[in-house]
Amino acid sequence: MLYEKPEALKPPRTDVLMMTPWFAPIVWDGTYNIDILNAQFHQRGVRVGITVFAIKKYVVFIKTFVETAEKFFMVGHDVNYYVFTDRADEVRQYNITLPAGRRLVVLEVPAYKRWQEVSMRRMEMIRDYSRQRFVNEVDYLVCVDVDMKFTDDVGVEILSDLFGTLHPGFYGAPRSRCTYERRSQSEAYIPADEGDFYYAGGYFGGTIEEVYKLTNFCHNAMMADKQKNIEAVWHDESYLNKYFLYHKPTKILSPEYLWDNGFGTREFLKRRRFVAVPKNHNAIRNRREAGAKRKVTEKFHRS
Ligand code: 5GW
Ligand code: MN
Repeated sequence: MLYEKPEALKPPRTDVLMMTPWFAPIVWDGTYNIDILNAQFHQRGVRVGITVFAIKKYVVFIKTFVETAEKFFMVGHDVNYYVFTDRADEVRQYNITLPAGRRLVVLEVPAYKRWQEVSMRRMEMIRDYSRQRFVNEVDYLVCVDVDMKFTDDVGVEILSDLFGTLHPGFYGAPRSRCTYERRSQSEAYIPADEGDFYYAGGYFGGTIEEVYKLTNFCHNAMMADKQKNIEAVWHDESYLNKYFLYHKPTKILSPEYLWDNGFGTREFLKRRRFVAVPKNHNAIRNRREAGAKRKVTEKFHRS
């Protein structure tokens, strides 16, 4: 294989942080050679699982999600889509035909009433299926939101033992502006003088073993908080941030991997690989639930 020699005195990017202080790469366009990585992962015959939840009305996002993933996600590698849903018939109706090596698996799960719980219970379900099923079928898991579409390549450059993603609303934020859980009674509590990055709840992954440990921690912390009648400010995302603070990710994805076009464009952002599909909040969420969440999006857009 022929490629340009890496140069010890010529960093490929100088406008962004490419490495954390614990030597985890931060993945940006221009910092890796996908041909080298593809050869390495092919040799190992890597199998990748991608989990999404399509509960209640969110089932409408599945078609675009899978169709765009077929164009851009792990092209040339074995992929299992794991779709957790309470509306299995509707998911099966899309009748997506996939090429050899790629499968769509529908997993029937209950629909929790509160949206906060729909979001938080993802941790428990991923944990349980990791132990029962994923461990036998795939090497890595990628756990993402479903209200998204792929618009550029997402390949094996993201894979590592344990990875998280910089939240597109907070990549440059100081600790004081990161929306960690600040109440010391909560299991998700992060003191004011701690925290590395603000990680997004909607994109994490790693080996089955590491994802099991992460989801098990987050679920147990949520249950402990529930006993104490407390729920962390940003739900599963708060517990995920707590986990990553004390179990540092071995790789971090830049906001190229999780963007919202509502944030506009940025000079450092060379590619937009996975972007939020705009939601009509009143149609997709029931009216009573819509208010609380909508405020958040507006807050992110102001920041
Ligand atoms: C419904 C109302 C409010 C918030 C979330 C939901 C909801 C989320 C739902 O009814 N069904 C569902 O499957 N979800 C899952 O949780 C989706 O996979 C969704 O991508 C994920 C996180 O919720 P989002 O995407 O609405 O959260 P934000 O912060 O990206 O807007
Ligand atoms: Mn989302």
